[in-house]
Amino acid sequence: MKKIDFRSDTVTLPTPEMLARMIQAKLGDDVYGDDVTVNELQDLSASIMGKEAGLFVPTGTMGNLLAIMSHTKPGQEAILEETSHIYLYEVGGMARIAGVQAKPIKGVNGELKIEDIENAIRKENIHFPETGLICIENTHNMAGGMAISLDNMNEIYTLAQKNNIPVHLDGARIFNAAEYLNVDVKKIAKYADSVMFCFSKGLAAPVGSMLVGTKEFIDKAKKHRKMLGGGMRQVGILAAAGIYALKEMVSRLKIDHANAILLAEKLNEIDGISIDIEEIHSNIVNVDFSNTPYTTSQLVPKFNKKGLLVGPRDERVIRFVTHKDITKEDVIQATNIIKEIINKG
Ligand code: TLP
Repeated sequence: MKKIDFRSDTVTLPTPEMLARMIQAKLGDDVYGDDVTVNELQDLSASIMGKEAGLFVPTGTMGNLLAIMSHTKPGQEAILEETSHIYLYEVGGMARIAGVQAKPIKGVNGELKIEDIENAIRKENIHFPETGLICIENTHNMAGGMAISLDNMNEIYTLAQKNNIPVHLDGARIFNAAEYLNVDVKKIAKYADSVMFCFSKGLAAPVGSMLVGTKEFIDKAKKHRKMLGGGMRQVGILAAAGIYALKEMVSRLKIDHANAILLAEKLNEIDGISIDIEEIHSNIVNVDFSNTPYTTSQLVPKFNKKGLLVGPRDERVIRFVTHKDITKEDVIQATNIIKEIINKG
């Protein structure tokens, strides 16, 4: 039985061409700065994002943590959306390792309202910590992959600059945002001082993320990366996959987006399911099953038995993520399986 894996776009396998590039990569010890393939990927990433420098990191989680450590001082506070990945899913690293307290704010479809940020920025007061950073996320994972608008990012960045507060963008899926917003990725990155993005999500590389920003910021982040044990050696073997991902995999993201819309349209044919297609901006579809006869913990094992792997958010909602290893036919087959289970049990 073929498995159709909607759990995440992190589950993709490298293409044969990507693997071939990895095997052929020129290598060196990256802690000495000798790995030409890593250097090429860092330069390419910085230039694509319109920033001065880049730093290859093993994971998005480490990239975000390095950004927080490099922008702030321990004891400061970072403003972020209350369902952001940094706040919910990064094991509290910002508090434990960076020593930074979170100031979570409720967003609307992942967007932070400007007046809420204004209210959250700390004034000078002997009792208060300083606001050291604002973090945003685009596309926003928990908001079902919705893209944050450029207007919202612009407003936030302008306010942040006025208050001398740096902005970090968790752009794990920034290329999905660029595809939806129909802009060059630089147009998104320009509203943040630093950007983290992932090769290992929609772009299908097996490992790796990138942090970009000013040269001074990246030098700091590099030292922090060493401290966290992220100074890797002949890591060009992985960077080669990143170069391939940037050059060859970005343009196919529109297929994943079309498959996500197809999935939502087909699921809307099922009694009790109602997905607003306008809210499907990228490759994530959050499906609310609460008006069907089943909870998600009843549904997930039934789906699994039929080869359909999914990630439940809670008892009502299951997240479906489309990616390069899911075809249009897989989407149709998956929705047929779901229909049958909901209708017949
Ligand atoms: N997200 C993963 C899980 O951790 C939930 C997923 O399957 O979506 N920022 C965002 C917006 C992310 O979605 C993720 C991963 C990360 C950062 C962290 O990246 P990694 O997994 O490379 O540490």
